[in-house]
Amino acid sequence: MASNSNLITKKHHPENLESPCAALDSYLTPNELFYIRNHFEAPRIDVKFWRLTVSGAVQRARDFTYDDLLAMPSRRIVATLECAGNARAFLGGSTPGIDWHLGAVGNAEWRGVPLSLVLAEVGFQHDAQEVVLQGADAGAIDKEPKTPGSIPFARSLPLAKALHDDVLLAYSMNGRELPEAHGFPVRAIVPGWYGMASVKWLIHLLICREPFAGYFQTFEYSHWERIEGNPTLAPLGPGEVKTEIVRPSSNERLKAGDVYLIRGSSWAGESHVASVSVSVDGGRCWNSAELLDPPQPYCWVRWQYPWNIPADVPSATLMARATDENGRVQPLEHAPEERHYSVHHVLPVTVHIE
Ligand SMILES: Nc1nc2c(c(=O)[nH]1)N[C@H]1C(S)=C(S)[C@@H](COP(=O)(O)O)O[C@H]1N2
Ligand SMILES: [Mo]
Repeated sequence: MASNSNLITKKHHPENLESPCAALDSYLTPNELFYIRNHFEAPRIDVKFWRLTVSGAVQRARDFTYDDLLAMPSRRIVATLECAGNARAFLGGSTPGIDWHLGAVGNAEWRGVPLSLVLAEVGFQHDAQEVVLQGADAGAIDKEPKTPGSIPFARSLPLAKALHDDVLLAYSMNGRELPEAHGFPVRAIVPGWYGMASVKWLIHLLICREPFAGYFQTFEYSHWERIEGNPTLAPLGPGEVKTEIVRPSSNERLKAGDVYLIRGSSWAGESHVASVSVSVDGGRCWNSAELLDPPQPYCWVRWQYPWNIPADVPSATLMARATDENGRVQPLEHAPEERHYSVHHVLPVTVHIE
């Protein structure tokens, strides 16, 4: 797979590339600028021989060819995909995982067959609980906790989410054939969930009778929830409310007296952004930003705030935070329950004024 010079390399093997921050300033992220997150080397797939096998607790197990899926009714969804590890670099210290900055996120228009239609074709048995989505890529994890040899990339969805019309088996991205790096021929798009649920290079849907506890939803991509105060590990799912300031960047030098347009993007998992506030004084006062896109579920909105750069201070700390339609607000600190995932607290940007 050819390397992509538009993206910032975080790891060579397997290829993990992040978008430049400026890419967040375009509503739809062009395919060439969309981040790439791979756990194993990308598989080589010949679509002539590719099949999607659907089996397990079903009435009629069967394989689907690429043409079978193309012939089924399709839906178009615009959705922001964010890696649960995005912005991990801001946690400091020695956190495990790839040290993503601001660019493990993008927004695209996806087209594909609703997963619910494929599931309707095979029919569930009465005790079905989850759908495991399995990719064609596989490998052994040789750091503790080690895997028992090679494992595929796989994640499960509870039936309630799997049956939602907006969950797609996608074969197109921004009006073009799904690129190899993004899961050709077919990937899942689970809108509103962190990226790990949107399994690429799908080859198998396994309908299970009990919750799946695979590597990528236990050792990785899990967080702490509490049952009666007792911390219990649970798979990551829906995304949190999040904001990134796109301009200015940290340590930029700005001119006193200028009017500067602070810009950024905010998103809110399965819900939509209701408002964005900006502070130019380290969080003492908050002002409303102007939203530049109509808020929609699953999608980011871009926003701006015109700032009269003061002449009497050598530096300023800018902050931005969003509220969603359900009143969820971004926290000021990262919660330990989230481990090294879901980094969605307010990220201050300090600039110099001269
Ligand atoms: N088969 C497979 N699917 C996968 C992954 C993977 O490594 N293998 N990575 C997941 C993660 S963690 C993320 S964030 C998204 C990234 O999608 P992208 O590479 O198209 O941006 O894909 C998900 N689907
Ligand atoms: Mo991810």
